[in-house]
Amino acid sequence: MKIFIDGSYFEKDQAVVSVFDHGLLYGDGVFEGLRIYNGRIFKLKEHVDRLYASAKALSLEIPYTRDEFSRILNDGVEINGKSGSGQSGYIRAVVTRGSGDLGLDPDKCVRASVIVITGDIQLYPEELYRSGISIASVSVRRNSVDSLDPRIKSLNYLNNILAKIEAKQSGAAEGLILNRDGFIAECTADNIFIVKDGVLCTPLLTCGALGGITRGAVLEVAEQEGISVLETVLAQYDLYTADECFLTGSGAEIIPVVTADRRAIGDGKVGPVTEKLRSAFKKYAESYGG
Ligand code: PXG
Repeated sequence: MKIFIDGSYFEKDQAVVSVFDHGLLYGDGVFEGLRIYNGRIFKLKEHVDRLYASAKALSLEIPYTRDEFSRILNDGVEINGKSGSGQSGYIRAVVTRGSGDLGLDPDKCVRASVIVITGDIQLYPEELYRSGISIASVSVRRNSVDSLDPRIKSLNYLNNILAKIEAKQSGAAEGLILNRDGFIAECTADNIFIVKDGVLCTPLLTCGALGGITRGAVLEVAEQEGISVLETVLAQYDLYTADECFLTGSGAEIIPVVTADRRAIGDGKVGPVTEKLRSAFKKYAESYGG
């Protein structure tokens, strides 16, 4: 595995960053997780745009143009032997504030650091994609726009990590995160969808959901498949009374959910709309041309 750090490639055990990097000291930085399907980066432009928007929101200057950054990501795919047809993989792109001193002043950091890891990811065992997972509501609330805007994909994921810990402690695979108003935002690294009476529903971004790239692709695919979609405000009630539920993310892709807070969703089995979208999404991703 060849890892890109600030213009050079390193083997895994040689790929190290400074202990003075503010990404480590303060979580000061941004990141993206991208998928490679059939040798190509899925929704590259959308990921790069989101990365630059997150960085802009933190006044973090990425030392490459968007085109240069896209080239670095594509080069990583090539160099790591993942550009052939039929190849799949996962990329983690990280931009940190860079090395500074022990104070938090970002102006002491001379240059942002860029790290690109091109490898693989399997968030859940294959059988769970067929049988579905359980989720549990957690007490941790989604960051609010007046503290740390949830649209920023920053290196500080502690609220999501606390949610994941809480969910696992209660025996569930994923945590359902509500916003300050008690409405559903999303899960710890995934967007949430429900199906009710044939309509595919997902929380509005204003409810605190990240504008997930997979979320966007699923909405596109659903429309192509003639499924009605609705971005709306959802409460736990809507989840408990839904016919189907699934989560989306670059890491998890589309993972069915069969129980929420120990209640069966619908008949407690993976539903037909979820199955249809999973197979349509797979085709869409494999044939995606950029
Ligand atoms: N919500 C949050 C809070 C996220 O961090 C998503 C939703 C899904 O977005 P995409 O664009 O991936 O469809 C994310 C994604 C992973 C992983 O390995 C993903 C994220 C963060 C950490 C790990 O899937 N972000």
